[in-house]
Amino acid sequence: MGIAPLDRGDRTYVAGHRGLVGGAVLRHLQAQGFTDLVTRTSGELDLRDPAAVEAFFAEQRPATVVMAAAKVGGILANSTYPADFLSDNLRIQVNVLDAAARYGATKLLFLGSSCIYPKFAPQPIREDSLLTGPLEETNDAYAIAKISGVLQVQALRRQYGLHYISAMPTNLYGPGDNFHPTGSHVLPSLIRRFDEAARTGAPSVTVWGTGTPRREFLHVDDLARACVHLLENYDEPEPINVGVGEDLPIRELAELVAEIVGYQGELVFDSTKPDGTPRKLLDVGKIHALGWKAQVGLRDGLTETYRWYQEQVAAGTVRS
Ligand code: GFB
Repeated sequence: MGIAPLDRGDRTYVAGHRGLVGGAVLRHLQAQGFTDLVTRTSGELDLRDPAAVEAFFAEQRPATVVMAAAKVGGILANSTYPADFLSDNLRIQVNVLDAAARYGATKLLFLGSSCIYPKFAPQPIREDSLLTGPLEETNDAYAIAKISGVLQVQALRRQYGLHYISAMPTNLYGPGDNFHPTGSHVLPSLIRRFDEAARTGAPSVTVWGTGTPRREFLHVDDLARACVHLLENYDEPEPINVGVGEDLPIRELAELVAEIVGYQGELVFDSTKPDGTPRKLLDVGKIHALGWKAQVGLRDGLTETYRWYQEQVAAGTVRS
Protein backbone atom coordinates (compact mmCIF):
# COMPACT_ATOMS: atom_id res chain seq x y z
CA MET A 1 0.00 0.00 0.00
CA GLY A 2 2.71 2.45 1.00
CA ILE A 3 5.23 1.60 -1.70
CA ALA A 4 3.32 0.77 -4.85
CA PRO A 5 2.63 2.31 -8.25
CA LEU A 6 -0.15 4.88 -8.17
CA ASP A 7 -3.29 3.88 -10.00
CA ARG A 8 -3.49 6.22 -13.02
CA GLY A 9 -7.28 6.14 -12.77
CA ASP A 10 -7.43 7.24 -9.11
CA ARG A 11 -8.69 10.72 -8.34
CA THR A 12 -5.67 12.95 -7.71
CA TYR A 13 -5.91 16.49 -6.35
CA VAL A 14 -3.07 18.90 -7.12
CA ALA A 15 -3.39 21.77 -4.64
CA GLY A 16 -1.80 24.93 -6.02
CA HIS A 17 -1.80 23.97 -9.71
CA ARG A 18 -1.43 27.59 -10.84
CA GLY A 19 1.91 27.89 -9.05
CA LEU A 20 5.40 26.97 -10.22
CA VAL A 21 5.41 23.56 -8.52
CA GLY A 22 1.76 22.59 -8.85
CA GLY A 23 1.75 23.50 -12.54
CA ALA A 24 4.75 21.29 -13.23
CA VAL A 25 3.27 18.43 -11.18
CA LEU A 26 0.01 18.68 -13.09
CA ARG A 27 1.80 18.58 -16.47
CA HIS A 28 3.82 15.58 -15.35
CA LEU A 29 0.77 13.68 -14.08
CA GLN A 30 -1.02 14.36 -17.38
CA ALA A 31 2.01 13.10 -19.31
CA GLN A 32 2.09 9.99 -17.10
CA GLY A 33 -1.49 9.11 -18.02
CA PHE A 34 -3.36 10.14 -14.87
CA THR A 35 -6.96 10.51 -15.97
CA ASP A 36 -8.85 11.85 -12.96
CA LEU A 37 -7.01 15.04 -12.00
CA VAL A 38 -8.79 17.58 -9.83
CA THR A 39 -7.74 21.23 -9.50
CA ARG A 40 -9.22 24.44 -8.13
CA THR A 41 -7.98 27.99 -8.56
CA SER A 42 -7.71 30.13 -5.42
CA GLY A 43 -10.73 32.09 -6.70
CA GLU A 44 -12.77 28.87 -6.78
CA LEU A 45 -11.49 27.51 -3.47
CA ASP A 46 -9.75 29.59 -0.81
CA LEU A 47 -7.63 27.00 0.97
CA ARG A 48 -7.41 29.27 4.03
CA ASP A 49 -11.14 28.76 4.57
CA PRO A 50 -11.74 25.57 6.62
CA ALA A 51 -15.44 25.20 5.72
CA ALA A 52 -14.73 25.56 1.99
CA VAL A 53 -11.89 23.03 2.11
CA GLU A 54 -14.03 20.60 4.11
CA ALA A 55 -16.87 20.86 1.58
CA PHE A 56 -14.49 20.37 -1.34
CA PHE A 57 -12.96 17.20 0.13
CA ALA A 58 -16.37 15.84 1.18
CA GLU A 59 -17.52 16.17 -2.41
CA GLN A 60 -14.40 15.16 -4.34
CA ARG A 61 -12.77 12.57 -2.01
CA PRO A 62 -9.42 12.40 -3.83
CA ALA A 63 -7.38 9.24 -3.29
CA THR A 64 -4.08 11.11 -3.68
CA VAL A 65 -3.16 14.69 -2.81
CA VAL A 66 -0.10 16.62 -3.96
CA MET A 67 0.10 19.55 -1.57
CA ALA A 68 1.80 22.23 -3.64
CA ALA A 69 -0.31 25.14 -2.41
CA ALA A 70 1.58 27.66 -0.29
CA LYS A 71 2.29 31.32 0.07
CA VAL A 72 5.87 31.63 -1.19
CA GLY A 73 8.27 34.39 -2.10
CA GLY A 74 11.88 35.45 -2.21
CA ILE A 75 14.04 36.68 0.62
CA LEU A 76 12.60 40.22 0.69
CA ALA A 77 8.95 39.12 0.58
CA ASN A 78 9.62 36.64 3.40
CA SER A 79 11.30 39.22 5.60
CA THR A 80 8.71 41.96 4.87
CA TYR A 81 5.51 39.93 5.35
CA PRO A 82 6.33 37.30 8.02
CA ALA A 83 2.85 37.45 9.54
CA ASP A 84 1.22 36.54 6.20
CA PHE A 85 3.73 33.79 5.46
CA LEU A 86 3.15 32.21 8.87
CA SER A 87 -0.59 32.54 9.06
CA ASP A 88 -1.57 31.74 5.46
CA ASN A 89 0.67 28.69 5.28
CA LEU A 90 -0.47 27.29 8.63
CA ARG A 91 -4.11 27.69 7.66
CA ILE A 92 -3.71 26.19 4.18
CA GLN A 93 -1.78 23.19 5.49
CA VAL A 94 -4.00 22.41 8.46
CA ASN A 95 -7.14 22.66 6.34
CA VAL A 96 -5.86 20.50 3.47
CA LEU A 97 -4.09 17.85 5.55
CA ASP A 98 -6.94 17.45 8.04
CA ALA A 99 -9.56 17.20 5.30
CA ALA A 100 -7.43 14.77 3.26
CA ALA A 101 -7.19 12.48 6.27
CA ARG A 102 -10.86 12.87 7.19
CA TYR A 103 -12.18 12.15 3.71
CA GLY A 104 -10.05 9.13 2.96
CA ALA A 105 -7.05 10.29 0.90
CA THR A 106 -4.71 7.31 1.13
CA LYS A 107 -1.61 9.14 -0.14
CA LEU A 108 -0.40 12.68 0.28
CA LEU A 109 2.85 14.45 -0.52
CA PHE A 110 3.62 17.60 1.45
CA LEU A 111 6.35 19.96 0.26
CA GLY A 112 8.74 21.51 2.76
CA SER A 113 11.77 23.53 1.68
CA SER A 114 15.54 23.55 2.15
CA CYS A 115 15.19 26.93 3.91
CA ILE A 116 13.53 25.31 6.92
CA TYR A 117 16.73 23.55 8.00
CA PRO A 118 18.86 25.36 10.60
CA LYS A 119 20.80 28.35 9.26
CA PHE A 120 24.17 26.78 10.05
CA ALA A 121 23.36 23.13 9.36
CA PRO A 122 26.43 21.06 8.33
CA GLN A 123 26.73 20.98 4.50
CA PRO A 124 25.52 19.15 2.52
CA ILE A 125 22.38 19.18 4.66
CA ARG A 126 21.10 15.78 5.72
CA GLU A 127 17.46 15.13 6.52
CA ASP A 128 18.26 14.54 10.20
CA SER A 129 19.43 18.17 10.56
CA LEU A 130 15.84 19.35 10.85
CA LEU A 131 15.13 21.02 14.21
CA THR A 132 18.75 20.86 15.39
CA GLY A 133 19.49 24.61 15.46
CA PRO A 134 18.27 28.20 15.03
CA LEU A 135 16.60 29.23 11.76
CA GLU A 136 17.63 31.82 9.18
CA GLU A 137 15.84 34.95 10.44
CA THR A 138 14.79 36.30 6.99
CA ASN A 139 12.42 33.33 6.58
CA ASP A 140 11.83 32.02 10.10
CA ALA A 141 8.03 32.59 9.96
CA TYR A 142 7.72 30.62 6.70
CA ALA A 143 10.03 27.95 8.10
CA ILE A 144 8.01 27.47 11.28
CA ALA A 145 4.83 27.07 9.22
CA LYS A 146 6.48 24.52 6.92
CA ILE A 147 8.03 22.64 9.85
CA SER A 148 4.53 22.40 11.31
CA GLY A 149 3.39 20.81 8.05
CA VAL A 150 6.17 18.23 8.19
CA LEU A 151 5.20 17.47 11.80
CA GLN A 152 1.53 17.24 10.85
CA VAL A 153 2.37 14.62 8.23
CA GLN A 154 4.30 12.66 10.86
CA ALA A 155 1.48 13.01 13.37
CA LEU A 156 -1.15 11.81 10.86
CA ARG A 157 1.03 8.80 10.07
CA ARG A 158 1.44 7.99 13.77
CA GLN A 159 -2.13 8.52 14.83
CA TYR A 160 -3.99 7.12 11.81
CA GLY A 161 -1.43 4.93 10.03
CA LEU A 162 -1.66 7.05 6.86
CA HIS A 163 0.97 6.79 4.13
CA TYR A 164 1.59 10.54 3.95
CA ILE A 165 5.10 11.84 3.19
CA SER A 166 7.08 15.09 3.02
CA ALA A 167 9.73 16.18 0.53
CA MET A 168 12.28 18.98 1.00
CA PRO A 169 13.02 20.65 -2.33
CA THR A 170 15.96 22.98 -2.75
CA ASN A 171 15.53 26.40 -4.46
CA LEU A 172 13.37 25.90 -7.56
CA TYR A 173 13.04 27.62 -10.91
CA GLY A 174 11.42 27.09 -14.29
CA PRO A 175 8.49 27.99 -16.52
CA GLY A 176 5.48 29.21 -14.53
CA ASP A 177 7.54 31.10 -11.95
CA ASN A 178 6.55 34.44 -10.43
CA PHE A 179 8.62 37.28 -11.93
CA HIS A 180 7.59 40.04 -9.53
CA PRO A 181 10.42 42.65 -9.47
CA THR A 182 10.85 42.63 -5.67
CA GLY A 183 8.73 39.76 -4.31
CA SER A 184 10.14 36.90 -6.37
CA HIS A 185 13.10 34.55 -5.92
CA VAL A 186 16.55 35.33 -7.24
CA LEU A 187 16.33 33.64 -10.65
CA PRO A 188 13.10 35.17 -11.94
CA SER A 189 14.18 38.54 -10.46
CA LEU A 190 17.50 38.44 -12.30
CA ILE A 191 16.03 37.16 -15.56
CA ARG A 192 13.58 40.04 -15.55
CA ARG A 193 16.16 42.67 -14.57
CA PHE A 194 18.82 41.54 -17.05
CA ASP A 195 16.27 41.21 -19.83
CA GLU A 196 15.02 44.76 -19.24
CA ALA A 197 18.58 46.08 -19.02
CA ALA A 198 19.54 44.34 -22.27
CA ARG A 199 16.54 45.83 -24.04
CA THR A 200 16.99 49.37 -22.68
CA GLY A 201 20.81 49.35 -22.94
CA ALA A 202 21.23 50.08 -19.19
CA PRO A 203 24.94 50.33 -18.25
CA SER A 204 24.61 48.26 -15.05
CA VAL A 205 22.32 45.83 -13.25
CA THR A 206 21.93 45.63 -9.49
CA VAL A 207 22.20 42.25 -7.79
CA TRP A 208 21.08 42.03 -4.16
CA GLY A 209 23.48 41.20 -1.34
CA THR A 210 27.19 40.51 -1.56
CA GLY A 211 27.05 37.82 -4.25
CA THR A 212 28.82 35.34 -1.94
CA PRO A 213 25.91 33.21 -0.62
CA ARG A 214 25.73 29.88 -2.38
CA ARG A 215 22.48 28.36 -3.64
CA GLU A 216 21.44 25.12 -5.33
CA PHE A 217 18.83 25.30 -8.13
CA LEU A 218 16.51 22.52 -9.22
CA HIS A 219 14.37 22.70 -12.35
CA VAL A 220 10.72 22.34 -11.42
CA ASP A 221 10.18 19.55 -14.00
CA ASP A 222 12.79 17.51 -12.11
CA LEU A 223 10.88 18.17 -8.88
CA ALA A 224 7.64 17.07 -10.53
CA ARG A 225 9.23 13.75 -11.52
CA ALA A 226 10.54 13.41 -7.97
CA CYS A 227 7.06 13.96 -6.52
CA VAL A 228 5.55 11.05 -8.42
CA HIS A 229 8.63 8.91 -7.80
CA LEU A 230 8.39 9.51 -4.06
CA LEU A 231 4.66 8.82 -3.91
CA GLU A 232 5.42 5.45 -5.51
CA ASN A 233 8.70 4.60 -3.80
CA TYR A 234 8.97 6.31 -0.41
CA ASP A 235 6.93 5.76 2.73
CA GLU A 236 8.78 7.06 5.79
CA PRO A 237 7.96 9.78 8.33
CA GLU A 238 11.24 11.62 7.77
CA PRO A 239 11.12 14.26 5.00
CA ILE A 240 13.36 13.46 2.04
CA ASN A 241 15.62 15.97 0.26
CA VAL A 242 15.15 16.75 -3.44
CA GLY A 243 18.05 18.61 -5.01
CA VAL A 244 20.82 18.41 -7.58
CA GLY A 245 23.75 18.05 -5.17
CA GLU A 246 25.65 21.09 -6.52
CA ASP A 247 25.50 24.79 -5.77
CA LEU A 248 27.12 28.03 -6.92
CA PRO A 249 27.67 31.56 -5.57
CA ILE A 250 25.03 34.18 -6.46
CA ARG A 251 27.74 36.16 -8.29
CA GLU A 252 28.32 33.25 -10.69
CA LEU A 253 24.61 32.74 -11.06
CA ALA A 254 24.17 36.40 -12.01
CA GLU A 255 27.00 36.12 -14.56
CA LEU A 256 25.34 33.05 -16.07
CA VAL A 257 21.97 34.80 -16.36
CA ALA A 258 23.68 37.83 -17.96
CA GLU A 259 25.33 35.54 -20.50
CA ILE A 260 22.12 33.69 -21.36
CA VAL A 261 20.18 36.94 -21.72
CA GLY A 262 23.01 38.51 -23.73
CA TYR A 263 23.60 41.41 -21.33
CA GLN A 264 27.11 42.84 -21.43
CA GLY A 265 26.99 45.68 -18.90
CA GLU A 266 28.30 45.80 -15.36
CA LEU A 267 27.01 43.95 -12.27
CA VAL A 268 26.62 46.07 -9.11
CA PHE A 269 26.13 44.35 -5.75
CA ASP A 270 23.76 46.07 -3.31
CA SER A 271 24.93 44.98 0.12
CA THR A 272 22.08 46.84 1.85
CA LYS A 273 19.87 43.94 0.70
CA PRO A 274 19.96 40.73 2.78
CA ASP A 275 22.19 37.79 1.86
CA GLY A 276 20.15 35.26 3.80
CA THR A 277 21.66 31.97 4.77
CA PRO A 278 25.29 31.56 3.58
CA ARG A 279 24.71 28.12 2.08
CA LYS A 280 22.03 25.41 1.92
CA LEU A 281 23.22 22.56 -0.25
CA LEU A 282 21.13 19.43 0.18
CA ASP A 283 22.52 15.95 0.70
CA VAL A 284 20.69 13.96 -1.97
CA GLY A 285 22.09 10.52 -1.10
CA LYS A 286 18.76 9.23 0.13
CA ILE A 287 16.70 10.06 -2.96
CA HIS A 288 19.50 8.91 -5.29
CA ALA A 289 19.38 5.54 -3.52
CA LEU A 290 15.67 5.38 -4.42
CA GLY A 291 16.50 5.73 -8.12
CA TRP A 292 15.75 9.41 -8.78
CA LYS A 293 18.32 11.95 -9.96
CA ALA A 294 17.97 15.49 -11.34
CA GLN A 295 18.32 15.58 -15.13
CA VAL A 296 18.11 19.22 -16.19
CA GLY A 297 21.44 21.09 -16.12
CA LEU A 298 21.34 24.69 -14.88
CA ARG A 299 22.46 26.28 -18.17
CA ASP A 300 19.90 24.32 -20.21
CA GLY A 301 17.15 24.90 -17.67
CA LEU A 302 17.83 28.63 -17.56
CA THR A 303 17.97 28.93 -21.33
CA GLU A 304 14.58 27.25 -21.58
CA THR A 305 13.13 29.34 -18.74
CA TYR A 306 14.37 32.54 -20.39
CA ARG A 307 12.74 31.51 -23.68
CA TRP A 308 9.49 30.87 -21.80
CA TYR A 309 9.75 34.26 -20.08
CA GLN A 310 10.24 36.03 -23.43
CA GLU A 311 7.11 34.34 -24.76
CA GLN A 312 5.15 35.56 -21.75
CA VAL A 313 6.46 39.11 -22.19
CA ALA A 314 5.49 39.01 -25.86
CA ALA A 315 2.03 37.72 -24.95
CA GLY A 316 1.65 40.19 -22.05
CA THR A 317 1.07 37.36 -19.55
CA VAL A 318 4.02 37.64 -17.12
CA ARG A 319 2.91 36.60 -13.63
CA SER A 320 3.95 39.10 -10.98
O1 GFB B 1 15.96 33.45 -4.16
P1 GFB B 1 16.11 34.10 -2.85
O2 GFB B 1 15.18 35.21 -2.54
O3 GFB B 1 15.99 32.96 -1.80
O4 GFB B 1 17.58 34.73 -2.73
P2 GFB B 1 16.68 32.45 -0.46
C1 GFB B 1 18.73 33.95 -2.90
C2 GFB B 1 19.97 34.82 -2.83
O5 GFB B 1 20.04 35.63 -4.01
C3 GFB B 1 20.05 35.78 -1.64
C4 GFB B 1 20.29 36.98 -3.66
O6 GFB B 1 21.38 35.82 -1.16
C5 GFB B 1 19.66 37.13 -2.27
O7 GFB B 1 20.20 38.24 -1.59
N1 GFB B 1 19.73 37.88 -4.69
C6 GFB B 1 20.45 38.64 -5.53
C7 GFB B 1 18.42 38.09 -4.94
N2 GFB B 1 19.66 39.38 -6.30
C8 GFB B 1 18.38 39.05 -5.98
C9 GFB B 1 17.11 39.48 -6.45
O8 GFB B 1 16.99 40.32 -7.33
N3 GFB B 1 16.01 38.91 -5.90
C10 GFB B 1 16.12 37.95 -4.90
N4 GFB B 1 14.99 37.41 -4.41
N5 GFB B 1 17.31 37.56 -4.41
C11 GFB B 1 14.22 32.01 0.14
C12 GFB B 1 13.37 32.02 1.36
O9 GFB B 1 15.47 32.35 0.53
O10 GFB B 1 14.30 30.72 -0.42
C13 GFB B 1 12.09 31.42 1.10
O11 GFB B 1 13.25 33.32 1.87
C14 GFB B 1 12.09 30.22 0.15
O12 GFB B 1 11.53 31.08 2.33
C15 GFB B 1 13.17 30.22 -0.89
O13 GFB B 1 12.14 29.05 0.87
C16 GFB B 1 13.41 28.87 -1.52
O14 GFB B 1 17.27 31.13 -0.79
O15 GFB B 1 17.62 33.40 0.19
